[in-house]
Amino acid sequence: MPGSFKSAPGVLSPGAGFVAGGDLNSLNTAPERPDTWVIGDVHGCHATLSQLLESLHKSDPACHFVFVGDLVGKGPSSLEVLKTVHSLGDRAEVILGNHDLHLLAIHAQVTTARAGDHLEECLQHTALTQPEPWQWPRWLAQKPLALVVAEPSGTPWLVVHAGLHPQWSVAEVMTRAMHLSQRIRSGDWSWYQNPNDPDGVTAAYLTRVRGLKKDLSLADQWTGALDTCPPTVTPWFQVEDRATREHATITGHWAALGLVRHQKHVSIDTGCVYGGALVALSLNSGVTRRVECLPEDRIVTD
Ligand SMILES: [Mn+2]
Repeated sequence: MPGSFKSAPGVLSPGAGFVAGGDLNSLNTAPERPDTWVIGDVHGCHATLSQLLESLHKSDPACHFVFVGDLVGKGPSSLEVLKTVHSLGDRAEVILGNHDLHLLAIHAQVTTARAGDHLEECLQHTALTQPEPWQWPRWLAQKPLALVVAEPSGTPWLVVHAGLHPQWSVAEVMTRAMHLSQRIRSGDWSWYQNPNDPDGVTAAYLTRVRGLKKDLSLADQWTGALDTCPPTVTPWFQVEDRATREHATITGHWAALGLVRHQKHVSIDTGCVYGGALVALSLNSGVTRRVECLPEDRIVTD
C-alpha cells in the first residue's frame, strides 16, 4: 500500500515528509503527501479517540498514526481503544507505555490490578474469546518500546513513551528497547519492576521517567508541572549534555506538563483522561490537532 511503513523492527519509514523541529504554531494545510500523526496518551478514552481519528481521516484519508503509549488504563473503555487501534492495521504503530506494560503484566500474572485501572473488560475479553484469532495480549506484546520514524529528506524522530536516560545514545536506546521487547514477547517477566535487572532499568526510563536526581536516578515522587520542580530535580529532557539533545524526540506520559516543546523535544500528553484533551502532532508540518475530552471519557473516581 502507498505509504506502507514496515521496515526494520523499531524503524518506521512512513513515506511522509516532515520537518524535524517543525513549528507547532504554523497553520495546517491539506497535505501533499500522506502525513504521520503522533497521538498522545489515550488511556481508554475511546469516544475522544474516535472523534480525533475521524477528523484526521477526513482531511488526510491515507495518513498514518504513531501512538505514544498508554492506550489503556484509568479511562472507561480500554478494550474498545485496543480494538480500534488494532483495526487500523499497518497504518498505525504503538509504543508501549507503563500502563500497557502493567496490563500485560497482569495478564502474565506477575502483578495485580490496582484501584482505578479499569482494565476488567480487557482481562475478561481474553478469558471469553479464546481461541478467537485476535487477542490483545499477543498483539500488544509485539509492540516496540522505542521507534525511529525515518524519512530520507529529514532528521528522524525518536518516539518513546516517557523519556530517556541522559547518557543513552539513540543506538543504545534502540538496542535496549529491542532486548526488552524480546523478553516480553517470550513471556519472560522476571525484569518487571526489578531495578537490578538491566531490562527493568530500560523499562523504568523509557516508560516512567519525568524528573531525575543529581545521580540521574528517577525522582519518582514528582509528577507535577515544570514550575513545581523540586530544586534537587531536573526534568530528563533538560539535563545538560544529554546524549540525545541534538535528536528530535517525542514523548507522552507527563500529563501535568501538557504540550511542551524544549529544544528538539516535544511532549504531547495533554491529560485527556483527566478532562484535558487528546492531541495529535503532524510530522509533516509540526501542527497539532486536539479534541477536548468528551464527557463519557472523563476519569471515574472510585
Ligand atoms: Mn504513562
